[in-house]
Amino acid sequence: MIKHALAVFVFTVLMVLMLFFGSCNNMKPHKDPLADSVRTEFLHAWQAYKTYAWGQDYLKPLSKQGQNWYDSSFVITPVDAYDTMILMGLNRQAQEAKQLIMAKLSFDRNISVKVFEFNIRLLGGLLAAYQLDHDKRFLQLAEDLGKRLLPAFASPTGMPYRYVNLKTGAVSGTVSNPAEIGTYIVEFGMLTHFSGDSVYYKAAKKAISAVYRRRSAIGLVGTTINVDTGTWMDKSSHIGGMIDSYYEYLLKGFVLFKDPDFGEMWKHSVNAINTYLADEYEDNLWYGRADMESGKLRKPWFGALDAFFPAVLSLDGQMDRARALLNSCFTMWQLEGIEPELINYRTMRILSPEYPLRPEIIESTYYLYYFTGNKRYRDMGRAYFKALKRYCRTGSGYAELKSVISKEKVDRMDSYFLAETLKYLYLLFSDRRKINLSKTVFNTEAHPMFMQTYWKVK
Ligand code: DMJ
Repeated sequence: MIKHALAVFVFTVLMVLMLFFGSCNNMKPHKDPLADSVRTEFLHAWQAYKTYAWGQDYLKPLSKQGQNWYDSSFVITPVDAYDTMILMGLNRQAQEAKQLIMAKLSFDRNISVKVFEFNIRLLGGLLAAYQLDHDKRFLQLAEDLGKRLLPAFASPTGMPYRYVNLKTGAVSGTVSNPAEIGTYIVEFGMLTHFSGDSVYYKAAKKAISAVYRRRSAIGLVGTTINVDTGTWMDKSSHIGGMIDSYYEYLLKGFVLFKDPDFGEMWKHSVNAINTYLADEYEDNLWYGRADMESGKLRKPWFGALDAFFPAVLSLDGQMDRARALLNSCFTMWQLEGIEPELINYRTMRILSPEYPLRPEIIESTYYLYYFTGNKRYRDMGRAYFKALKRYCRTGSGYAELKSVISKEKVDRMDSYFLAETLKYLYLLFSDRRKINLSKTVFNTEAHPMFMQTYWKVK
């Protein structure tokens, strides 16, 4: 009898201890040593940029030289990489990058630039740098760029043209897409917050709302639209490239600014996406390509850019879908040991074989790990990291792949590799408390925006 009571007592104590330590573990997931290895790889890539491409927009790791997007440099890699350095505690490197940015970066140039890219990489990067470092010069650069991007929004519909000349304000690029039209509210909203000028918030909100207003009767949007007339040019609807971050910013506009209009637009949009684009095929969840008017699925295509969606779903609390879709993404990654750009998910045939060092699947894995603490996601992260080192690492930085089948490399390391790919990988292996996702919103280039206050802008 006493023996039995003792056994029950010991068992109960053991269970309580297991539960206690189990939940502590869940609350305080430890840093994995791989975080430091990712940091080392970041340093490897940065050192190569420094040696071969210093002051230019990006590194060409095979020919060991730098390249600019236009005639002269906007130091895109240092601006994109700066906040990753701060998050990784690479303060010396951050100082080097900052000195370069302050010495070289000027927007007073007679160059016609891509509005979307300058917003997500440069404006986003400068605003994050300002919030982390508090040096007013970052904000001055951000405001100067913001002012120079504004003429792009002066179309009859309020949807921005694709290009704007930074000096003259001349615009071009009439046929655009939801992503390039609707990916501004995070950066422009923060700029309004810091500058006190509501013009940015209003322009960004008008642009994204103009796309939303032109959704079809069943709530879907297409791939390309004329910003002068508001006429859809390509009515294929999906969550991939050219549409992706339009949806992301509907949700993030709501999360960051608590503007109910964004909440409404997101809710209606995600319902339409889940109704018409979600495709359960052989027990796996995918999102395909449909006609925006009929909702009929036309192409069972899914790719590396679509892989941002589990992150957005999890941010919205749609965990079952997020988990299921990320599992599918991981299957896509495993087809050739590293992720192809586009597949047919019914035949599992690769349609576009390149891997341009994309971050989206890693971003989603980080979000799922953040919200669930499930070690499965760190295991996925280990697979990504191993493949990146095995197939993309060179003696001078990292190279994109022309084909995930042949593993042939391309002579380019895009700036988002340092802004996003390695940042999300680092965060996945770091202590989960490093970033508090209920107080931080990442822009679509992984530049963190910190919510200090809520405010209303009408
Ligand atoms: C990044 O520049 C951004 O994430 C953008 O939203 C689309 N994808 C590229 C990287 O793949």
